[in-house]
Amino acid sequence: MPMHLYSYFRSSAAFRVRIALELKGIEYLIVPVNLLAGEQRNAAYKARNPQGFVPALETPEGKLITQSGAIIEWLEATQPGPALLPADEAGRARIRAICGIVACDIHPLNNLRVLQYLEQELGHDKSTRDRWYHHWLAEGFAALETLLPDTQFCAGEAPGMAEAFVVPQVVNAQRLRFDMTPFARTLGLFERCMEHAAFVRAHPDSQPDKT
Ligand SMILES: N[C@@H](CCC(=O)N[C@@H](CS)C(=O)NCC(=O)O)C(=O)O
Repeated sequence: MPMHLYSYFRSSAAFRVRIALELKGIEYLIVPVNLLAGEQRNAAYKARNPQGFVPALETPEGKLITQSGAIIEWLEATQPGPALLPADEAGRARIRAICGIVACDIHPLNNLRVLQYLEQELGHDKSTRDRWYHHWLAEGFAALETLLPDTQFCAGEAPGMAEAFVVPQVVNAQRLRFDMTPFARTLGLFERCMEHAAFVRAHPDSQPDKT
């Protein structure tokens, strides 16, 4: 039985895991969870992931793993295929710092439930919501620019875990009409990644649940 990934086409956290699976060449099945329809809050899904988030990965042995970073670290530790992290500890820490900027400093401020809370609970309009979104993106991408190296990819010649975090955040930013041109290193890295089949296959536009 292949791995099952509980995913939503537009979820950038699920996109991270799709990239890691694709880079490692692992066979997997997408189980769509429609976030806009609230399926992440259904009892059946919450029995799998009580937090009510995608992604969640179900392994062939029936283990469930949640949180994109934990899933990708698990894939790296247990599955064959190209390494997603460098071999040396200092290099691994550098890559995890890049991932941390996306996963801890940008994404939690801008994910669906936060934007819905701003609009639906606090009564802000769409333009205020977009100002909020763009403000935290600008801060986060500015920090990212200082960490991206001059090499082709963050850990050298091939994309890996850092790119699995950065690319979905850029796709998300572009969808919300954020101007990426001041962030040339990030944009260059994004464009190089999108030349890889793994990133194209993992992209929201290639997903079976895309609407
Ligand atoms: N830290 C989590 C974040 C997961 C997350 O925020 N997922 C979003 C989609 S990108 C979600 O499921 N949101 C559901 C909701 O807001 O109701 C991870 O890295 O997996």
